[in-house]
Amino acid sequence: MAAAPSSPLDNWWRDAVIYQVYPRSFADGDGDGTGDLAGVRAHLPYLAELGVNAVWFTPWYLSPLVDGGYDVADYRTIDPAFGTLDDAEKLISEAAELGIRAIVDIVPNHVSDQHAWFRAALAAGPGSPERELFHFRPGRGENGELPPNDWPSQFSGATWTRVPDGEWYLHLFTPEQPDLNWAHPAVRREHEDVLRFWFERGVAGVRIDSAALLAKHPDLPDFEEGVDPHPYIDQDEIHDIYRAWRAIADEYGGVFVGEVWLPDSERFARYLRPDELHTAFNFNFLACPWEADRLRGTIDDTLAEHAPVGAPATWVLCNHDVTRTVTRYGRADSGFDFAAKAFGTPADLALGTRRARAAALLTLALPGSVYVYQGEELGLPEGDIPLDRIQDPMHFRSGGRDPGRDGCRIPLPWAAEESHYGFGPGAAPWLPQPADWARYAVDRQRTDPESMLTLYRTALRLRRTEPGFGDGPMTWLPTEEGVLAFARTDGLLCVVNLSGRPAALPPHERLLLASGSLDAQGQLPSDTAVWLRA
Ligand code: TEU
Repeated sequence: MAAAPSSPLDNWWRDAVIYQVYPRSFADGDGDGTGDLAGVRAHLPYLAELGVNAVWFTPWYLSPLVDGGYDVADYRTIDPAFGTLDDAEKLISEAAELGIRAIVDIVPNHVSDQHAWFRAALAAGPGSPERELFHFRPGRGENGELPPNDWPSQFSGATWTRVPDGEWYLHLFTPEQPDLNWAHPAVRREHEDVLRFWFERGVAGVRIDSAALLAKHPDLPDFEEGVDPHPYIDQDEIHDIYRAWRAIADEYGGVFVGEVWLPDSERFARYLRPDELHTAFNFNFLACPWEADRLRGTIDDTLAEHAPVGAPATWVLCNHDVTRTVTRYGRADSGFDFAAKAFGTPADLALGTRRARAAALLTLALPGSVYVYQGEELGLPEGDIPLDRIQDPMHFRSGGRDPGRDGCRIPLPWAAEESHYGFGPGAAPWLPQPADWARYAVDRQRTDPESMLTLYRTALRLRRTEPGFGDGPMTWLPTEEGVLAFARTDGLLCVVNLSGRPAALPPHERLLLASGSLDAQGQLPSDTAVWLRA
């Protein structure tokens, strides 16, 4: 099936609401305890009813699942745990019939150690052309017993592993994820083919994993704290790769969203130049604590950094790597930082939920596109995983300090009264679901006017029908301290109270939606947001 040619004026991605599906944990169609594409297909009506414009699928390719599928053994095969290529094609076209576009996840920085290329490289030995596709080097020290350089990992622990013939290979993540050598033309060619493969199957977009890490300094020099440029983050050569990718995407009308973690806004914006990526995740916003001044500053910085390159901003509150929003916002430190993750951090979930509801209205009113991670619309908190059930390599590589990312990847609760909350018809889910999750189940929330799901559905419906939302200008309104208020076009106002006191609402004609009740004086309570028509 070839992708329908889309007109250059079809800018759906500039203000889309994109729902992130983590297939392993969305819904289990065949009853083996692992979510799959059959499960997603069965729940497409749910996504249509929720009102999202697109779905981003985290990797569904053949994989040993050492890093949840971010260790890809073959990009042209669906992992049998998830289904078949035929299932993926059906899913893409059935979603399209419901007006939902598909975005796949490409992981160009590394492959699985089970990928044919890496197996061939190991077999072929030192000096072989097969090894040139990766970063193989002799070790340092008298007998080559020391790693070739001192690069820090993205996952703590070592970045080099020694193979039996004495050479070492580079892996910024786990040893099962060897880094590709992007200076090699075959690596570029292969990924360009993979992009075509998926665009040919009708996907509308591609999420690019670890997008700032691909290019390495050719000498692989030691890392020196504070010395620019960093030897493997944001090397200038990377932009050439994305220019070539953009030309391919343009042939199909496809779009990119880059996973670019870069605090420097000028460097970040380079990825969004008109001949590179269309969008990138806004991690500064995701990491920002629930504080009015800091949020406002982040919003202003975001809009300012996107403006010169003409790219729309994205607004992200959580994903499959970070602590779930209601838990994070219920903590004393409501920002997000991988390095600060610890077991047993207390969280007030009622407070976090109130704030997450307000944050939903804030993000959905801002100019640009919005990502919703599965379960965010249910208000799921981060789950505690018993130590002996943890699977995430980030936990093990931290020496057990970091609880890892499984707590935000727990299989979804669909039906309060069914076994495994309706996640699947058979075996227990691959990660245990908390005992008190019936309250979050979709079937309980669907008919509850106060539920998080109802709030999301209502907000998404309004966002679709109100042309003032989405792409376009916004203007801050003067407010009391700790209150964020801004106007969009068409008289739409969004007010969020992050102060400790009730706040007066600006003059308005109608209240369109509120994340919680107003008080008896008609004022906006703390941690509550409203959409108004002025
Ligand atoms: O995440 C990238 C990633 O983990 C780093 O960007 C890291 O989070 C950051 O630099 C802070 O250290 C992606 C995927 O989202 C994640 O699930 C994968 O595990 C990872 O890549 C490896 O493919």
